[in-house]
Amino acid sequence: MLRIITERTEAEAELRRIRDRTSTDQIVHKEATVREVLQRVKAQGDRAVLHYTAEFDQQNLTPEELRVSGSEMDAAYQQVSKELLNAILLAKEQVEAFHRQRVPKSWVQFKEDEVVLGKRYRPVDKAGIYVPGGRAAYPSTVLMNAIPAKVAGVSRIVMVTPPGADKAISPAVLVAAQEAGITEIYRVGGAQAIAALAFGTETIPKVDVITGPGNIYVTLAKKLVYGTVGIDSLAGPSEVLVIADKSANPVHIAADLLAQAEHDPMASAILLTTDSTLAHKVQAEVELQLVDHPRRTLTEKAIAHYGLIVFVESLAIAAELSNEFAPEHLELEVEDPWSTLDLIRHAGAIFLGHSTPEAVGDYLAGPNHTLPTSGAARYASALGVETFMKHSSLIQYSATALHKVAGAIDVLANAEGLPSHADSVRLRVSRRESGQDGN
Ligand code: HSO
Ligand code: ZN
Repeated sequence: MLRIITERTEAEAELRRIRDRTSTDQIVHKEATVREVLQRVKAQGDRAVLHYTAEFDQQNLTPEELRVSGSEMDAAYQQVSKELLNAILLAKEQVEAFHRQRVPKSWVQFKEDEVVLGKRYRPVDKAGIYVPGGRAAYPSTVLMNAIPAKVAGVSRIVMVTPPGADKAISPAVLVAAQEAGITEIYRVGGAQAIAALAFGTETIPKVDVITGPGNIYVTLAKKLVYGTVGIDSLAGPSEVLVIADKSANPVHIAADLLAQAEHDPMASAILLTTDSTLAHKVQAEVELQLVDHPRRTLTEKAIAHYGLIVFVESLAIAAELSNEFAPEHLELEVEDPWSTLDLIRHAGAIFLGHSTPEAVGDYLAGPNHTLPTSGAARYASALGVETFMKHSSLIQYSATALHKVAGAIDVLANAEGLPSHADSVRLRVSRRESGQDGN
């Protein structure tokens, strides 16, 4: 049952506990296993990948079976319904349209004093996308990771995903991948997949950036290989925080909270409301909707451990608590969502008004559903095209422009005790002064 808290200090403490739910001691323990996996894959390549796939996924693959074959990819289309294919196509179209508008633009600035400055964006050469298997094999996640990489112009995008029973990969995942333009898919998951992408093996290429959600082993592995490769973020279990006033519909809010809880036993669903009647109605409605929920056991776990209703005196207090939590998803189920928005400083994605459940954004509105969790929205943002790009600074000085700043550079270089820095400028300037300037 969702607890209702009315006391502010207690609410603050509970919200902190929920926000920080992934930084526990068990995790430190798992790090040792992950380090071992990383080292072994780095040293032994495919052999270690196959060893861990047998050990952790109970699938015995040959090296040839690591890559998903063309015929398996084709066959996937026969295994998904026409409706699912059409829904994937609609989602693809809208996600792609949104991300196309978000391509960072290179720029150059010609300044009066013969100085040119700028930034030039280019994609990484190779990207690796991790797609979880089992309970969380989501075609939507394939689209949300692959499309920004495509739009960024990454020339080689590879996907890794753990093999299920009989070595199979979810047909919906295979179809979504192909619709997003990915044809290079490897049957490997867990920390061993991240290791393979970070270091490369005989079969799996080393990439420049790894993105995508995963379980705790995947997340720890991403953290440990950061530096060898780039990563998107360390996405933890999903969260929703709903701010609601009396205009909200309790049946809808209950469904929204459960929509988050059903993802993972560690998912979190929080309601902050100014209406105590609504608080009690949502509490009862959640119980009702759970009665014949197909994922009842895991959903109930999430609700019991990381679910919460807080009664607050005002929307301003709700916003304060929400900013402290910095939720991955924030729903503003209030009469005037745009004025409440003014009070919000940190959230991965914000859903405004009564007709915008988070599921719209999870699937097809267009913005990315890979978002910062566990309070990371304080400093991080959604995965995007820029995750797969980097920029180079551009600087050009004319001889005249260099002359103007030579003195200041000389002083700075001497202050730092770096004589060749000073020389590199002085020699150009004095050549010019003595009439030997070749430019
Ligand atoms: N709410 C999840 C994304 C998702 N929902 C995928 C359904 N499928 C994390 O943002
Ligand atoms: Zn979701």
